[in-house]
Amino acid sequence: METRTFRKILIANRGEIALRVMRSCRAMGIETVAVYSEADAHAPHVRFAGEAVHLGAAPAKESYLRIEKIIDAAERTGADAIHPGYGFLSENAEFAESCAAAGVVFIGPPPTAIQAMGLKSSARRLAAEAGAPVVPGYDGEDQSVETLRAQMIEIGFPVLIKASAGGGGKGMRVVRTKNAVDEAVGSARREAEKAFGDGSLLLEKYVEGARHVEVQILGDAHGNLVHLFERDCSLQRRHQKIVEESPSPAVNGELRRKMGDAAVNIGRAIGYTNAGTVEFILAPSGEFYFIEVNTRLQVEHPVTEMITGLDLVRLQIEIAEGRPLTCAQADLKTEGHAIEARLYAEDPANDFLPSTGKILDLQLPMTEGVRIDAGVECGMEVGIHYDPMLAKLIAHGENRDAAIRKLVYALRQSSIQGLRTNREFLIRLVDHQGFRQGRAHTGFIAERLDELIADDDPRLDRDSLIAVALYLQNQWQTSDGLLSELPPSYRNNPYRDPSIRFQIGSDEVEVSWRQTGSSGYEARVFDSTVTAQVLSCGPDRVRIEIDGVQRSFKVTEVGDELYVHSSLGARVIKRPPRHPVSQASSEQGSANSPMPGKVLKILVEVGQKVTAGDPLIILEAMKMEHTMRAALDGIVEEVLVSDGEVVGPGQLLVKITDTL
Ligand code: MV4
Repeated sequence: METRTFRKILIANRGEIALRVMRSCRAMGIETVAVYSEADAHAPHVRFAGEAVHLGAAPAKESYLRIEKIIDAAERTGADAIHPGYGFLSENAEFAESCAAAGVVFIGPPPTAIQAMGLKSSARRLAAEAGAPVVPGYDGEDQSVETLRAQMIEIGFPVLIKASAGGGGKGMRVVRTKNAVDEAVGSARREAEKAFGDGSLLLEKYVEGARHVEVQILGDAHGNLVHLFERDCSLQRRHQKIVEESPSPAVNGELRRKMGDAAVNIGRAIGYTNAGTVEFILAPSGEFYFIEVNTRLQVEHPVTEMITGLDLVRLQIEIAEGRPLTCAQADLKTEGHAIEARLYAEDPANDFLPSTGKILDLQLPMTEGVRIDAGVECGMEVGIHYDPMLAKLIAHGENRDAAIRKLVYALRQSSIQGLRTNREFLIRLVDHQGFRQGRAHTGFIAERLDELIADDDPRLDRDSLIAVALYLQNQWQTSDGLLSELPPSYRNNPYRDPSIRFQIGSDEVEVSWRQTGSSGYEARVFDSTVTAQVLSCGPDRVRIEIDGVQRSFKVTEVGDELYVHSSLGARVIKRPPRHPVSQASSEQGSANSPMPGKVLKILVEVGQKVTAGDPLIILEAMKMEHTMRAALDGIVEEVLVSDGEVVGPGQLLVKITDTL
């Protein structure tokens, strides 16, 4: 194998991973080429690269998934190699082949390895042949519902349906009873067909209470293959990883050796080169089973980098250049503990629906031992076209407790205003006693969802409301009493204290106050009276002393929403709507679209009786299926949309009249 020295690499991706790859390129003295879609014309990855080539319209199918346009961009810029990042074309064997055909090096494994691992059925067989344990299951050709049902009974419930062609949880469904088979098979198949163009399904015994533990492998073109230990990714929600760490608190030295050996044996059996990940599930009994191989650099790779001190992208590039690995397994050591949390643009209080909007303020802390891989910047519009991950925060500490404490601190210091994020949810999750004790498993979040979404510090709501009220009052005072600036809810007459109504979470609250001095106030909220002192008030910040403690509250207004961030936490407070909500969209029990999306399937007809929780409509948004369900028992009075229709946020989809 001849060795080459790349001068220029095209990064066929966007967001944080494009920036991440470019950082290693820069450090190695390699020129970079970005590609971008219409929506990303001003994205940071475009500006960070030496050159940039426009691909097409915003939808990935018309831009980041266009093989011929990307190859053409590489040829036009004279790139020696293409790094695919993760997602998009990273696990597309045809893309890897097209690169080779065009004389551009694909930075990743050989197309044959991608192909072999791309189908879960063949991956399972190869892993078993390589001596790795696999879960009892069915991966046959016959895909009829009858056969699948019979196989499930044979395997024994609970069974996990997986899309043969897929990964990352798309098309995955847990089936617990015979009655649930039809709906699960139907929706899994639709999702798989939609996402992969292949609806074939695989069945596996569902291992409950398991942990998701994966092993990072690295192979060169000279037959050297090592593993870089494990990552524990047990904290997931709807198959979306949220928190990852290494070492796994559930893996001891002996198990680490066994899993590492199994991963390396699988890698050898398929002639694996470059970076890859072998996923296992670790049962509560301590048994582990192979589930799949990811033939790409993973989102959570920084966790491995922080404990090994290695630069995985640099190693990927060197391997693609044909250089041999310089580290043998015995040389590889880890130091301390690393944990990553993924910050998403989503609203945990609203079923984690993706949130869109403009980032009006972004503060991510610079703390020793904390790495931040972000793909967004202040002023950027976060839309519906791509993954809603905003940034990864990765903390490294001398042990697990130290890493957790640092991560919580970094999260608390982070502030994102202009759209909803899962920041508070992440703080509660990482700070949760069960997680701290290392007891996380794949069902952990679902089991504790209420605790993780609830607000625990009553001062957060109370003080945020007071801060916002006094902030607004100061804004109005300094805006020269322009009456048009006042919201309809604001009252100021001689017989009453000024007050404003707000919505916080699902509650409506009134805050009223009385000025007691030049900067002193007595504020009333939640039936309690609080003495507050406004120390300073700027255009986006108010500093207030309440109960003898001074705090700054950062306030950002977005329409009727106010984003408030302080050391107590972050809250979104709404001013009451200026226009009354239309009758139709506020009807009890009727289903409204929570976000922009597309109607995939209508499951009910006019006149049909429904029970609370029944599925009404399947919506596709952010590339995922979302099932809209009936909020109460009733009768479908009207279906206001049709198959394939594009719907806006708040749009009424199905009207239900209750049958009381
Ligand atoms: C499993 C499993 C239990 N049993 N397979 C999810 C992601 C994908 N890469 C593999 N996954 C799993 N496969 C069997 N046979 C558990 C998971 C799993 C999971 C399942 C349901 C809900 C959350 C989960 C989180 C991590 C892993």
